Amino acid sequence: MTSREKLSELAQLVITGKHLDAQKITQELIDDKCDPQTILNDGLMKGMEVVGQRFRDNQMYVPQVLVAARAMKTSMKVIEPLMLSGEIKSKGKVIIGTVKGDVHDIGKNIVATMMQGAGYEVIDIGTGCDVNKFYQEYETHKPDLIGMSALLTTTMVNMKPVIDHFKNKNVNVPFIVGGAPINKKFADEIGAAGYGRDAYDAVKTADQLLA
Ligand code: B1M
Repeated sequence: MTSREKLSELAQLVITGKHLDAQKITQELIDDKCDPQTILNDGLMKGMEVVGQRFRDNQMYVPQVLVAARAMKTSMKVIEPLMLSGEIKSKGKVIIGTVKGDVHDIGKNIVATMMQGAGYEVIDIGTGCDVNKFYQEYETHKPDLIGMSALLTTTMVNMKPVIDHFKNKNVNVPFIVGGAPINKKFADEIGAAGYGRDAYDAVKTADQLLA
């Protein structure tokens, strides 16, 4: 099988949730010297895109989505060390979390990994983070930047109260926001310093904000 064929096979394995096979083929791709970013974009995320469409069209249900997510996560574990490799001096400290009411963490984890790979010290505070959680973690770690992720139109509204809380406390730390329902206009409206369309964009935005 060529690397291209293996990448489409990997996408299929994510869709069908075969995590052990997905892990195996991911390792094979790495052994074939396939770039981890290509494995992520053209294999894992391609599969997840289809899962999302089928989920929306009621052709897939929560348990199937969860096994697909597990396949993605298991394969991510294989490529993560490569994305993080290289001795890079820390460019700054970043806290990242998914907002209150939202359990989606796959995209947030990818952003966290890419930021680590790009040289940031990343503190992942998990999912369902409310105003107090973000503020407590800020006080503990004093980061240079805070990242918030939201995947639901019903939870994206939980971003502004966090930013407002920091403003009310006169804390001037920049926020980057992202996630499927978020766009630049929304980010501007809620007073975020930056918006990341995807993980790569999030890193670029962080670089610009902290330059
Ligand atoms: Co959910 N879900 N889900 N789900 N789920 C979506 C988001 C949905 C679009 C599916 C659909 O209808 N097509 C839909 C939202 C509709 C809407 O609000 N407009 C939806 C729904 C409705 C729900 C439930 C309400 C379903 C239900 O129970 N009836 C429920 C809500 C639970 C809750 O949070 N309270 C729910 C539950 C779940 C699962 C638990 C089953 C599972 C999550 C597992 C997990 O994350 N551990 C799940 C999944 C997997 C999905 C889909 C299929 C995939 C999401 C994903 O991981 N994508 C999703 C459909 C879709 O998006 N295609 C869907 C891959 C990931 C790499 O992309 O997260 O977009 P993404 O991250 C990208 C960018 O957005 C960006 O960079 C990432 C990498 O490029 N990004 C940032 C993300 N965060 C960023 C932060 C940044 C910068 C960039 O700066 C800090």
